[in-house]
Amino acid sequence: MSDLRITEAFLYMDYLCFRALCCKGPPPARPEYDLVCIGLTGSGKTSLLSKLCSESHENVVSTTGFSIKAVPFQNAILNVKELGGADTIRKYWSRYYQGSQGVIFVLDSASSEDDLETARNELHSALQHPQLCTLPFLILANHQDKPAARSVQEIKRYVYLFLPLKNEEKKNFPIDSVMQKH
Ligand SMILES: Nc1nc2c(ncn2[C@@H]2O[C@H](COP(=O)(O)OP(=O)(O)OP(=O)(O)O)[C@@H](O)[C@H]2O)c(=O)[nH]1
Ligand SMILES: [Mg+2]
Repeated sequence: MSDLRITEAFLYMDYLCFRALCCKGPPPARPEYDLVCIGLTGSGKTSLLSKLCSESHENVVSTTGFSIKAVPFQNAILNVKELGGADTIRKYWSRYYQGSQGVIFVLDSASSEDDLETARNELHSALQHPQLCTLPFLILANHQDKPAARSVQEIKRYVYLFLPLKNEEKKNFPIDSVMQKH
């Protein structure tokens, strides 16, 4: 084959590659869902969302107001709105519930009895709020790596106590830990 024919053949291959790349079209759109993430200050909401977004979760600072992250999963994108958990912000939580399609509640499993009680009261209020009461809830018992952490079973018993739900409904509220126990 002459040099000219070889050059032409390569040019044609380049053209085919270009077409293959350019005409492939965009990947299918993933459905998006809007979630709200709540829990007392320090429970680990920002750390969890940073981890899910593969961002550094070192040196996180307390959320003043709210912050939104798009968390990508293979089949869906979750737009998670984290509401800061400080005492001064919690009273405004309900103003940000509208439009939510699911709820993540983060608990510090190693917190004091008083803080756990406060967290449970906030959780029960959220579960009964008209804009959240019909939505799927995920309750995460975080800080499991700490020696003082209560087990997921203990947290489950405590959280479900006084919860005005029938037994079969409780199955819809899975509790798990973000960080593994070492
Ligand atoms: N040991 C341990 N520390 C954690 C864990 N999750 C979060 N932390 C730490 O707890 C502190 C508070 O975490 P944040 O993610 O800021 O908590 P937050 O719930 O977003 O707090 P606010 O934004 O104030 O409502 C940070 O120093 C984190 O590194 C965990 O599972 N184990
Ligand atoms: Mg935060």
